[in-house]
Amino acid sequence: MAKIKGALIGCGFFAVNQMHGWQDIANVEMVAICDRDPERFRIVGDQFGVARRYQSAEAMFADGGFDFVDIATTVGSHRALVELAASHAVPAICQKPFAPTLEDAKAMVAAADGAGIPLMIHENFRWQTPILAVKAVLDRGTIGMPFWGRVSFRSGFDVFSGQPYLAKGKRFIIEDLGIHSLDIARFLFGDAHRMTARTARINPDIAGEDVATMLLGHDNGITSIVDVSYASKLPEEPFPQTFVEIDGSTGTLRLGKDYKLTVHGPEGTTESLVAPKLLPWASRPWHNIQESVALIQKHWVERLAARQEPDTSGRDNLQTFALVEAAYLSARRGETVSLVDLLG
Ligand code: NAD
Ligand code: 89Y
Repeated sequence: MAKIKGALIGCGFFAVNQMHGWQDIANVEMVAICDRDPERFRIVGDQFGVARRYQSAEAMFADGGFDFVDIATTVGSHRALVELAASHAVPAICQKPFAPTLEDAKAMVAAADGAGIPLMIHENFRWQTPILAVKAVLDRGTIGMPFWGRVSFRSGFDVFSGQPYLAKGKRFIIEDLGIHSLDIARFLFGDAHRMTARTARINPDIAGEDVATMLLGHDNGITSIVDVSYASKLPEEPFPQTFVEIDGSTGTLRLGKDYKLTVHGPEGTTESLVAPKLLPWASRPWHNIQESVALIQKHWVERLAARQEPDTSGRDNLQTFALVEAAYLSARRGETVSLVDLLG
């Protein structure tokens, strides 16, 4: 069977995980890579045996010969690169955060729709094994109808050495990490229409906020709290684990440290470990994220082959990105923000 051919744009810190993920999918072959920094495409090209290397995305698209493009650059280039893919009618995956603004993100969805191409945002945290396990418990109905939830990510891990740009942006934790937590909240509790947020900057050496507490009103009546911090100095560093608490009409669920899941329902209490696999190319503590990269990319290939929209399509991710925008707006104004006003 002919392989699906892919191309990668952006050969930086995180793209290496994506290349490993592609290498593990038998019917995918990455045939071209691009980075404006030739040293970056040399390193990735040599590591993964990709001969076609480009410094310009325009030149790579002009040569063509691939069925999809995987955009792993930072946010400032996302809109131009998705529009470039659309102009060549090439299906595209784009890393989070979707875009610098909601207006850009909407334009990207419109460009993809206009070109008739699928667009998936690489929103991988909902693909983490522990989060999938939480969703499975909800779907089984063990705790009944959820009415309250908390998605919590609190850490003091140094993310700045690997991703120095994170220290420089005016926006930090909500746009970079909270975006994943907000997407998890949507995945578990459904879309939300109201947001109230408070932010703080504790680390004096960075430009943006490193703490955020967000209160969400979901369309189905569930209330959730999404709290994120990179300023929390804990006795044991949990990075990059997300903790989840859910109270339902007939029970409760707690996803705690070291992937311990406790479910309490009418039949009693069960405890299980829902730890991610340590893939051969992965390294602790990143393996939870790394496994989710492999899983979301497998999902992309399956949906591409079936000509079906991926779960975290551009259209879907507008809802997550609107929560990010709403959180910044709410924190700035000191008031609750309606998503309806943002999404129209
Ligand atoms: P990085 O700066 O290490 O790498 C980005 C690369 O893209 C650089 O090598 C840069 O030269 C290249 N680049 C930028 N614009 C380009 C353009 N127009 N054409 C060609 N090359 C271009 O960044 P990173 O840390 O790898 O992050 C990349 C993206 O991945 C970010 O959006 C980040 O938020 C995201 N990320 C996602 C996860 C996740 O779990 N989903 C984790 C970490 C980072
Ligand atoms: O960039 C971030 C992400 O998406 O996951 C973790 C991270 O690398 C640092 O916050």
